Formats: sequence, C-alpha cells, structure tokens
Amino acid sequence: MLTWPPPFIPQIPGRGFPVQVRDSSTDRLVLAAAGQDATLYVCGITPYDATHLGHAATYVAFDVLGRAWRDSGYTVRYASNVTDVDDPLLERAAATGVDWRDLAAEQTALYAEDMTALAVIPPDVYSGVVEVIPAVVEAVEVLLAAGAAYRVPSPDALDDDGLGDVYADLSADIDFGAVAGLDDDTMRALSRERGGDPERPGKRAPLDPLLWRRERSGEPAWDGGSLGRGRPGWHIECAVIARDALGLPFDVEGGGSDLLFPHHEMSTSHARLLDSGHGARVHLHTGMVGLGGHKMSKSRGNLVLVSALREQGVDPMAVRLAILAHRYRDDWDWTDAELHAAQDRLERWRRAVSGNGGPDADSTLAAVRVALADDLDTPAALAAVDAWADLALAGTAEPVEGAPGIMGRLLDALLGIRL
Ligand code: 5CA
Ligand code: ZN
Repeated sequence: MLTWPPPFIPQIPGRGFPVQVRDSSTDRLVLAAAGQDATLYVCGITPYDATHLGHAATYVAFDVLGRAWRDSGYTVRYASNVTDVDDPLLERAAATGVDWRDLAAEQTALYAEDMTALAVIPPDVYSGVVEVIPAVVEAVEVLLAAGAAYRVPSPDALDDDGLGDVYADLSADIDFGAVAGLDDDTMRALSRERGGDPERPGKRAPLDPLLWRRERSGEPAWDGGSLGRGRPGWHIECAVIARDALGLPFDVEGGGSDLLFPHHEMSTSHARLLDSGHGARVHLHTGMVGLGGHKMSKSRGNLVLVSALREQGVDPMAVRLAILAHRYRDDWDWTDAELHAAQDRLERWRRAVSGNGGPDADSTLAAVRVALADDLDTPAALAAVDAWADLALAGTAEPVEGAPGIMGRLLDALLGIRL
C-alpha cells in the first residue's frame, strides 16, 4: 500500500538519550528498543470515520517515539497496517450503500492526507489485509498443522464443504494472558465487546479467536488454499504483517489502550506460536481521547475529524500541539479550549523564534531530550520550550545568535512541530 510523503527532519546538535517507556504488560519502565535497530509496529486504522482526534493522538504519540529513537542515533523500522477487510467496515459500507472497497480507498486516502498534515513520519512497511491474504492463509495452515488451531463447522457458509471456520486454540499457548494480565471474566466481557464471539457454539474455549472465516453470502472472500474460500480474522492480520515486516521478536507493539485486550493479547499469542515463543518485547498503549466525556469512537459517533478541522482552516500544527500537551498514556477529552490553548502557544512560540538572536537554546534542547527519554513526557518538553519562549519574549537574556534557529529545528525534529 502506498504511504504518504515523509516530512523533512532537520539536523540538530548532539544526541538524544535512550528512550524508556512504561510497558503495559508489566507497568515497569523499560528501554523501548533492545539495540540500535529499533522496530515498531503500530496498529493502523479500520478505514471508515478516519481520521478522528483519537486516531491522530495515537499516531502522533508513536511518531514522537520514532523521532526520539532517531535522535539517539538509532535506525527505525516502522510497520503498520490498514484493516481494509473486517466486520465493522463491511457493516458501515452496507449501511451506507457504498462498495466496501470504495469506502476503504477513500478513507485510507483521507488518513494519508491527515498524517501528512500532522507531519507524521510514514511507516516503512504499510500493508492492507487484502495484500497479505496468502501469508495469512499460510500462517493459519501452520497453526492447524501444529495443533494450535481447529475447525468449527460453519453451516451458514456459502460453500459448505465441511471445512468450517478456523479458530486458534489458546490452550496451546502457555503464555496466553501475559500481555494484558486480566482475569477470565474481564477477558470474556472485553472479547464480547471488541469483536470476539465467546458464545459461539463449537469452540473449544470461549476466548479462542477466529483465524479464518469462510465465505458468507454478500461478504468478500479470497482463495484460502486448504482452508477454503474466506477471509482472515482480525488478530492474525497484525501478527503476520508485523512478523513479515520486522521479524520476531520486535521491539514495540503499539496502539490505543482499547487494543490491549483482546487484540494485542491474541496477536502476540499467534506470533508466539508461529515463531517459537516470540512476539513483541514491549507493549505500549495510548490513552483514549474522548469527546463530551465518552471515548471518541466510530460506534458512538462522537467524533472530531482532523480533516474537518483542516477544512475550517485550523493549522494542523496546532492540532498536533494540542495532542502533545497530554501525556500519551492518559485519557483526556478533546475540547475547543484545548485547541485554543494550542493555537495561543503556537503563536507565542512563533513570535519567540522570530529574532536572529535569543536566549541560549542548549539547556532547552537537553531538557526536551530528557523529557522524551522519560516515557515520552511531551508535557514536560512543552514546558521547557515555554520557559525558553518566556525568556525570549521578555528580552532580558543575553542574546545568542542562531539560538532561535536551533529552537525551530529542535521543535521540528523532535516534536514534529513546524513553526
Ligand atoms: N484496525 C484496527 C487495529 S488493527 C483498529 O483498531 N482500527 S481503528 O481505526 O479503530 O483505530 C486505529 C487506532 O486508533 C488504534 O490504534 C486504536 O487503538 C486507536 N484509537 C481508536 N480510538 C481512539 C481514541 N478515542 N483515542 C485514542 N486512540 C484511539
Ligand atoms: Zn492491529
């Protein structure tokens, strides 16, 4: 799948520090990358109602991680997906009378425009599910052959040749549950809420997730080899795309906190069984952005779209700055006041860097680097820049020639804020 154009990343003096993040599985601070070649997988959009502020906040947060890694001299390999075939997308297409392919293509294009405007560095590997179906089929065949998956009769399938749908047998994975660390009742409730089918008859265990769904009337389907015509389940898609793009184990699997369970628990379990015990080293989750006190979500319809703000003439850098004003892992509500505060801050910073000379930038650069290395503490980074801007606007510090230029470049390189 085509990505969007990468933003220019200016050079800044010195080096950043190795980034520590709080792993969702252990709640401990850990080094985000095991070595100098950092690998990152972030779950991409299901292409409808894109790109709302919650999506944007999640991708901006991981973009900051990638920028901090690059600043500490690491190479970064970043992979992401587009869930361009899944129940919610097909349901929305059917409800609005559009072809699901047109809906997906239009929304994926809008997402690319929004990411470009928000200066998000594009993934190195960017796959739609429809592009990786043979790899998914092969992975499901491997799991079946290993006894880690089984067939469940699907009498409502179009071509009822008795092959049935395929489910993962979670009892084959001794580490299942380690990602989210939840009790059984909670897992069952979340599975029901988030795309699972704990009540489906014929499964060995309620939480066992779908790997391959046979073709049903009116649903798209692909050749599945020995599995029969059908389409992939959700979690196997990310397990296969991440494995093939990054190798196993990779450093960080990320997404919003709504993906911790079941999605990342299941995709990690699939990866482990496909590759002798390895998934992502670190799981990292962003908080939920809300609107009016509820999680911003397609199903609830309480959305603010990045494209709508852009159409109103809102500077995308103000949107990005409003996001960065929050710690990535916190839940927060999008409000007009948040946007106005970011617009004011952007305006102040622009005035502060407008001179040729200004307060020395070295300690601010160091403070921003320290803040980012400390679990991506963007509010602390913004506070350090505010302090520099205060001094610059007060005009009391001994002016250093070129300091405003360094400030502009550090904001661009580390925070993706172009003044
Ligand atoms: N395609 C799947 C992942 S494989 C999916 O969850 N798509 S999505 O379009 O629903 O969400 C895209 C990304 O945005 C996911 O990482 C999700 O966790 C995140 N996200 C969704 N809603 C919010 C929200 N309100 N706040 C923050 N992040 C959100
Ligand atoms: Zn995913």
